[in-house]
Amino acid sequence: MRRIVSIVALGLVLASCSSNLPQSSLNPKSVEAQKIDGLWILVFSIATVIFFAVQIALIVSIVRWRRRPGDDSEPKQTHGNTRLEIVWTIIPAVILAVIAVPTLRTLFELRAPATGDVLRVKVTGHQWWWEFEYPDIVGPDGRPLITANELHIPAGRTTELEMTSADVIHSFWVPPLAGKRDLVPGLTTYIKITPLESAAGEVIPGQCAEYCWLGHADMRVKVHVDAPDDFETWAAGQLEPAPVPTTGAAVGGFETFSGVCATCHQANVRQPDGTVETIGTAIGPDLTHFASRDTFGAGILENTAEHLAAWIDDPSALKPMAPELNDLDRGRVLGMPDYGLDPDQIAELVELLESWK
Ligand code: HEC
Ligand SMILES: [Cu+2]
Repeated sequence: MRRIVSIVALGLVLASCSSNLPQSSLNPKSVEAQKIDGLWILVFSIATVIFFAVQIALIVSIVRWRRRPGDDSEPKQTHGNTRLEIVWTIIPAVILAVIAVPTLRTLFELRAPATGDVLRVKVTGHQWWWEFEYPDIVGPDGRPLITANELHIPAGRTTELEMTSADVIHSFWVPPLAGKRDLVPGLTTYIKITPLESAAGEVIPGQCAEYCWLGHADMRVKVHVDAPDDFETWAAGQLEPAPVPTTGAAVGGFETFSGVCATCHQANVRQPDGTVETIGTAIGPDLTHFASRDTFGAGILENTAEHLAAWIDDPSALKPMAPELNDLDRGRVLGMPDYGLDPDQIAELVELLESWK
């Protein structure tokens, strides 16, 4: 009895955690997640009724027909009961048929291509970070909006993610916003998200849900659901080139950036003479507006000067990666290497990147 009480108590304690679970699918914040949640509630309700019906029947049978002291007679032996068997075949078949209708309807609705005023975002999964490109949001130089790890989408409007992978299979999963869908190399998969207007202003966490080796557990994603005006403001800011510094420590930082970091990172910059150019290679996250992100390293580190300095000093100490296996000629990148920069160079780089808002 004491054991039963403690198990029930443990169950209640665990259940009480559910009030603040940012990655719970039971707290839907998009039209699509609401559909999934509605389906879950329907199936769970039916299952609950069945569970209690079966348990009550079981307990009643055990108590009522238990062997009593002094009663050694053999119970009546029953073999087959056609009517009962037909009933207990038909009832589950009917229940499954009832569940199948809304299930299939929801599946087809979620799979249907988005229509109307849709925002398209191309998502590329990398070991171990996310690349986001907005092909329809283009700057005057024709360059689309590109960012990493923090996705911004407008509330009340459908965003369709067109997803693929640069290396192995990843899976995009932000439970309050959408179901889970794989990112497969060589294939494009789609997922729709129409955030509720009430979700505007929220930052919703998710993560890669397909084991992709060392950094998998640290491949997080943050979705900023912006009010439409805030989204426009954010997008306009992201299309602005980052200024090439002309004074202060950042000047040296830009030199190191161009010489070392640009091997893997891109930035769209405006030179002092006003010319705009994109420097670097888009192997790692785009750093044009690095300082506009709350976090980095795919959601694992708060974006502060201290964290950034520590990251540039020894990236693998903060996130499991395998840069020793990088093979840039073959396009293989498994992490950011430690370039052994001295503290001054690091401070200059921090100055530069934290000024790129
Ligand atoms: C060999 C390629 C390579 C080079 C060179 C490189 N990085 Fe990186 N960097 C990466 C990769 C890959 C990531 C993504 C790591 C992850 O989160 O899994 C990254 C991530 C970052 C991030 C975090 C970005 C974000 O938003 O999450 C910063 C900041 C950064 N690098 C700065 C630098 C600086 C500064 C230099 C120059 C000293 C540099 N990197 C050189 C490959 C490189
Ligand atoms: Cu992954």
